[in-house]
Amino acid sequence: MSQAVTTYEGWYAYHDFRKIDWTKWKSLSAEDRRQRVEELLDTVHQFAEVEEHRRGSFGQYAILGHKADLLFIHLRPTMDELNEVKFRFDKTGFAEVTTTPYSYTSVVELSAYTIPPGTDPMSDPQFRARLEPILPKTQYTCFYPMNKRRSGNDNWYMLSSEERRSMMRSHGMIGRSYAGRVRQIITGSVGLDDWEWGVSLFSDDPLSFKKLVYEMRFDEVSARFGDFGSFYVGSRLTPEALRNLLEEHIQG
Ligand code: 76R
Repeated sequence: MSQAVTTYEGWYAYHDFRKIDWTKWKSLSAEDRRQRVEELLDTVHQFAEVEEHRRGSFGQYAILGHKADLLFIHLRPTMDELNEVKFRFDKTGFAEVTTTPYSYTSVVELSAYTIPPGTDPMSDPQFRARLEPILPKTQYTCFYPMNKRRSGNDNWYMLSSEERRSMMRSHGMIGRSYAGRVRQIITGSVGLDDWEWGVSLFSDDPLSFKKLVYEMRFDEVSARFGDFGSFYVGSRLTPEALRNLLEEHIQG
């Protein structure tokens, strides 16, 4: 039997994807819409406030394509808070005109692959801070879930820890060559959701997502062992941009 790698967990993560029922939204009176937007902005303002007290993080994004229109990412110290956030949002008037085509529950995870054996990373304040990250305020985000393959000779979980460590070192080196251009937050979801990890990437240039993910496809750990779910990409929304997105160009 191979030895499981040690993992370190931080804040819990909830990726809440929403689709807007525009027919329903446009059938509301202008005054009704205005009230629901105010309530929405008030709610997301309160979600964002946790950052000031380092009790979590929050981001809102417009998502391209048919899979979703909006993404709200919440990071919180406990799963119970994520449940509160979910129900709080669902009770708003705006949520009534949305559906949830996808969501993802996971927890910020760092693994010991690149940590020299015998050292305790938790004594390093920088390491600990990475377990409780403030979502980068970049203009673009990309999210997708992934697994490590378990099939025939390509079974990640049957490899020795040395083999896994060596492949993860190569992975980390590719990743680090994107330092300053792409930030990643890896969230683990074994036992929490349908895939093993959520990959959340942040950048000011969407092409960097394409370049990074493509380069990794040629790296053994992704080429042989990576299985991927659907990709979601979008732009960060300020509260003002969220308001405009909902209110602009609607007649009546
Ligand atoms: O050096 C370090 O301290 C961290 C090294 C590192 C680890 C351990 C690292 C670096 N990653 C690690 C773990 Mn990663 N990562 C992904 C994807 O699309 C694909 O092919 C894969 C999706 C991307 C794009 C990416 C980017 N990484 C992991 C794990 C957990 C694996 C496990 O435990 O078995 C997954 C699933 C995963 C997937 N990785 C980096 C990056 C980038 C940009 C870096 C360097 C920047 C950084 O350190 O944050």
